[in-house]
Amino acid sequence: MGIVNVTPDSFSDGGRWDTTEAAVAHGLDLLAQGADLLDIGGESTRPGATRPLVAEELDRVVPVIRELAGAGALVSVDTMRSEVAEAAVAAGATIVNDVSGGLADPRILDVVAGTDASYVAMHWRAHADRMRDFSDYSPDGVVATVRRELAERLHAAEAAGIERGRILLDPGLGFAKRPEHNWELLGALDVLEDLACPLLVGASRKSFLGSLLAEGGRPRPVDQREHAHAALVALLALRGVDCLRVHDVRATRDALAVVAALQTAEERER
Ligand code: PMM
Repeated sequence: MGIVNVTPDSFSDGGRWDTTEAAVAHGLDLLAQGADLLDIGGESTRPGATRPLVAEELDRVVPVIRELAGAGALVSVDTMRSEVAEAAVAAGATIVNDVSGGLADPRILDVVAGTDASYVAMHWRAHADRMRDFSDYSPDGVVATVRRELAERLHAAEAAGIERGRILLDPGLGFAKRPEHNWELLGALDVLEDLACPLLVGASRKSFLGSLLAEGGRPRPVDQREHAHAALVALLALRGVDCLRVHDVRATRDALAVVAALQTAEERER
């Protein structure tokens, strides 16, 4: 899943694709690099970000979705808002990627239920301006707590009429999570397996990678995290993660080619 942020303020690419033309060109470029689908978003969720108006978000994403879907791309809309999900599906999106898992705007679940779209429910606790205050996972720890809270979102989506076969789950790396929380979750993704949904993971360029690679106390800059991310992608693919939300599509494709070659060789040996 290649990322197209049509925003002035996203943490890694804010302002680079914030016109329809630039966003569409970027989407086409990601497809040429090997993306299977494109995730179009009009709201930055970087820690501390303020929310755009609904009308602004609609103006950002709908023309981009219409063009890219019209060009034959499989398109997902990254939104927490029911109005935007509705307009995006009408414009050709077939996946609604809701980072709030239905918590920010519960009506989004009814909207998705009334379409054929797939639904990504991500683990989330609060909007970006407040999420730093919600990173306490005691007493059960981050893994058990995220599993429980995601299961609640899955059940809410099903109760609204979205069948389980249309739902993907995402642990929500970086959302109300400190670096060690992200690593704990990545190390225990199998605890989400019994929820019987495909898994989506979005680690691309995130700050926990910057912290891992810090030198002299300074995080590695956002545009120099792609090698670590490619290594992570390979390991996640080996663990059976189904969908990877990424900025660096070519590096991800290369990592997946290595995994596929290794798996083919291993199968021949058996
Ligand atoms: N991360 C961001 C935005 N949308 N959606 C899903 N499903 N999972 C994520 O981890 C996720 C997301 C923020 O990252 P960005 O600013 O690099 O797009």
